[in-house]
Amino acid sequence: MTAPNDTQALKALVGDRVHLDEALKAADVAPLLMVLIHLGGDPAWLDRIAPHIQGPWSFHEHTPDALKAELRQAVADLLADYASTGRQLPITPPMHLLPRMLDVCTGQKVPAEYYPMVLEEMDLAGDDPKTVKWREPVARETLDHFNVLVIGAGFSGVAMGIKLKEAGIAFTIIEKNETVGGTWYENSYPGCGVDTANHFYSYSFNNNHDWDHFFAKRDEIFHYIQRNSDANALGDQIRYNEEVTSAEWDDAAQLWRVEIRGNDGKSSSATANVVVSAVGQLNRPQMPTIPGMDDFEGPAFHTARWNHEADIAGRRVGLIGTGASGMQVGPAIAPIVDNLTIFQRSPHWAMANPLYFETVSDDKKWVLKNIPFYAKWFRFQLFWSSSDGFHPMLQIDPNWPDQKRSLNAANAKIREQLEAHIASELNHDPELIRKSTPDYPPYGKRMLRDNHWYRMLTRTNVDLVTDHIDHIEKDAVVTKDGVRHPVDVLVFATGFQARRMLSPMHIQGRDGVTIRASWGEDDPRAHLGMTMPGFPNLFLIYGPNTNLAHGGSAVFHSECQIRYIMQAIRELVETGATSVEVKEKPFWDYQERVDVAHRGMVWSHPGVTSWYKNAAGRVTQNSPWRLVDYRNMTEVFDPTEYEFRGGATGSEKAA
Ligand code: N01
Repeated sequence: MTAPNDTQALKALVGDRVHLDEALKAADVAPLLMVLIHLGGDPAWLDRIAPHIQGPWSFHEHTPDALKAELRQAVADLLADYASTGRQLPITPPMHLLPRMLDVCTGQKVPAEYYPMVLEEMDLAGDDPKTVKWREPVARETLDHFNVLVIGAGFSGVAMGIKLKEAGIAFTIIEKNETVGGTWYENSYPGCGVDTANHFYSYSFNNNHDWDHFFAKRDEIFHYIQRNSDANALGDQIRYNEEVTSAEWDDAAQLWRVEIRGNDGKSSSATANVVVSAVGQLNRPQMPTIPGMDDFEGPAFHTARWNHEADIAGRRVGLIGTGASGMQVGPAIAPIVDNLTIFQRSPHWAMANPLYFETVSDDKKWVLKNIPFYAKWFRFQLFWSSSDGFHPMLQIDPNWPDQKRSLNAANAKIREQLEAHIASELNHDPELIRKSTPDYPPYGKRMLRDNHWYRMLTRTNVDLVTDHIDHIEKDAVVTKDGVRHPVDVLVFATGFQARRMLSPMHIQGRDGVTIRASWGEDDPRAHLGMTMPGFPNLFLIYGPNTNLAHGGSAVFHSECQIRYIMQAIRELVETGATSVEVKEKPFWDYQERVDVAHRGMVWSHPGVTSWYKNAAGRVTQNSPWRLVDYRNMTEVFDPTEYEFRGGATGSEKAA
């Protein structure tokens, strides 16, 4: 973005008016209107364009062409005026207009409780308001005796590294892969991509104006993470091809003792004052146990371990699983395989979005890069379109009569729209519609993006099998009805061992308590998803009950967690305390609040099975909160919820 005080850049921008006028045609109306109000402050424009914006996506806007042209001209004229007068661009929009601006920009009512979060997320000044700054100067010597070990260099681990580096804190990231990226490195299956718009699904402190797609594929996202790591020279602090096998808290020494195994088999040890796990929830593939699996003679692999050596072109491929991964693989490989047999245990809901397939034009990239504040408003628009708006739809209305199929009036409405979409995409084929329509309410499992999945099902070389699998033979999958489905290659899109969080690491806290003893096989719990009693100086990013399943971006949640963790670290460093550990009461109070909130939500619906809940039916993975709630809960680290040891404010643990 042209910097607010860069008059030269602004002059250059408006100097080529022909180009500016042409490029502005690529701008979306809502963010461009926001630029005009932000810089010009004329509310009349809001009234003129508001009736034409009916929702937060660009395709919800139907402004007449003549009015659009007028808007573009007004923006260009205003920029020219700023350039000629040398006035500095205002960083903040006229605050008295902000409420109306947000409403018009999204075509919806944005409640006042969102304003702080929205301004923070837009980062208008470009100085990352989530950055945690020292409250008082910290001696180099103090920092020299403090170090953090981060496990994992995925989206979250890299961001954690960036923030630690900015604070001048020594850290090491242990990464089991040969490079950064985590899930975006490991998953390289055909069609792999994101289904949250990238101008929002990216760091708020480093917007990327060069996304080629609104919904990028794996390579683009992986390279974005890699670029962030490189730009911050994290490479020196990352130990690649090494894996943390064990971390034990040494209470006498007040530090973590960490065991690390290299891919070459060599082991080493490290100590750290603080350990931050950034391994996420979806890094260990879940292979099913199906009788005869080992007898299969062809290539067989999990989507997260795609075998690029296996030639699938012209072969008969069996795809087991139809979640987010399966739904992306299918349409990507159907055109090249001889036959694709899809084994579906239960159908998933999938929603269409016209932007899903669109590329970002060069002119649009230019606008994002050059028109002051345009990218910020565009990000806000996407942020709103894919976040809390859906939350009410996931709440069970106890008086709703049709509980099995939907939860409330809004949820029923969405169901209607989704059913209409499915029917139309499947050419109204009754058999395919029956097989593809979930019997549980929308959002019960993750809402997927329809990437032409349904159209793919109508292909003559695709079979959708809904009878359950009985066993596998050397060259076929046999279903319970006795039908033998010959296949040459088997793809398992069967998800991840999400509930067995932090597995297979051995993590032992104070008094010899291990994570597995504490959580059991599948009941992970953490205060605000980040801290556990008995595990001092251990923080989790993307931990229990932090998965976003109603909308939003996992990156947003990670940034909230990183801010909180950085404040906890600041508390340690500034006070000289040696450990910080959440108290039992706030921890258990939070668990209660989470469970109560979940009771009224779709994931607890008895008709829904998913990786979101454990064997006992407790939702362990998802956050029940709106983004604004979680952001507010984690904005300020509350030291009264924690026990500190050592240092100026630390109190010795009660015996
Ligand atoms: O895994 P899943 P995923 N026999 O657990 C089926 C993220 N993600 O890798 O529904 C037969 O959702 C299982 O059936 P059922 C995202 O958070 C994001 O697809 O349990 N089938 C289901 O169909 C997502 O939620 C993106 O009845 C078996 C499938 O396998 C998470 O990763 C892309 C079976 C597993 O679905 C996980 O998604 C990819 C068996 N024995 C992933 N066992 C995007 O952003 C399991 N199944 C786009």
